[in-house]
Amino acid sequence: MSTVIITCAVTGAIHTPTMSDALPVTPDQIAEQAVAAAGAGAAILHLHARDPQDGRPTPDPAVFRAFLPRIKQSCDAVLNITTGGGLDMSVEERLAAPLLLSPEMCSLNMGSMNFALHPLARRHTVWKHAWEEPYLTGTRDFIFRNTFADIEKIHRLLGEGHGTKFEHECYDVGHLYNLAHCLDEGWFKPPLFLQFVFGVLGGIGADVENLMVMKRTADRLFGTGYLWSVLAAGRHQMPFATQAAIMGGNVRVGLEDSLYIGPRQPARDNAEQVAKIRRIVEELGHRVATPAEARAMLALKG
Ligand code: KMH
Ligand code: ZN
Repeated sequence: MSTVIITCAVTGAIHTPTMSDALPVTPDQIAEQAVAAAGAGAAILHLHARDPQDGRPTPDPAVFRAFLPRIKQSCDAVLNITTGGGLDMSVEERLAAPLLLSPEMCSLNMGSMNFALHPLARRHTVWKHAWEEPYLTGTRDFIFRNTFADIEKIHRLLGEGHGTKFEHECYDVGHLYNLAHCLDEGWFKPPLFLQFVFGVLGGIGADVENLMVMKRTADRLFGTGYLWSVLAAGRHQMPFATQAAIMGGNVRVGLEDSLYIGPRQPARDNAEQVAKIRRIVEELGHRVATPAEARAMLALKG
């Protein structure tokens, strides 16, 4: 039996309001769904902010401030703020809120890459807000920038500067080698927390063989010095999280990664996805980590 950390990624910056009415957009909605997800079993909440008027991803620290204290007051979950931000934000913009808010955890994306939604997820011909058009039509060609210099900057400012621990998001095997290089440079210390990401258009595909390759490669590079978790985009979310739990890993769900609860079945909210993976994890004979256990497992600053 193992103790499994459930992360819930509450809203993200890739899905748009037109794609789902369930996607939380305003600070009220983000706080409410985050607290409910923690109540359902998420020990870590991975958080982005959105413009309350039109749902566009925003790096504005004032918007983060409108929901983070409310989440903190209402639950004990670990707050993990994105440094990935949104696809058209500069690294400086992406760092603004984390540097002001000094969270226990932040995401850290381990390489630059193409980044797009699969065409099936963006087949909308009308949209609620003009900003959604390039997302829904695929007419913008996004490069998700995460150079070694960017990674070093995030390590120095947030890791060294604030004692923030990272969710190292690895979208391909090469990102594991990037992380190994960063370790050689002395930027990060075990226990590392790796988030293997599958099924983003631009990253490694959602094939179970690829999960084995990611896991074996990480074993080779990081030995016993790491914990791992899995997220998979869209319809691959639950099957991959289940496979990770079977293999002794941790899991991430949430509307950032998938808007569905089952085949062709839209999710009601984030808590519904957390409750489902919790049931699966417990049926497999594992326990779900409390926030305190997650803090101890990841050696967070607390
Ligand atoms: N939407 C995920 C695939 C971040 O916030 O740093 C990537 C993500 C990036 O979670
Ligand atoms: Zn994110």
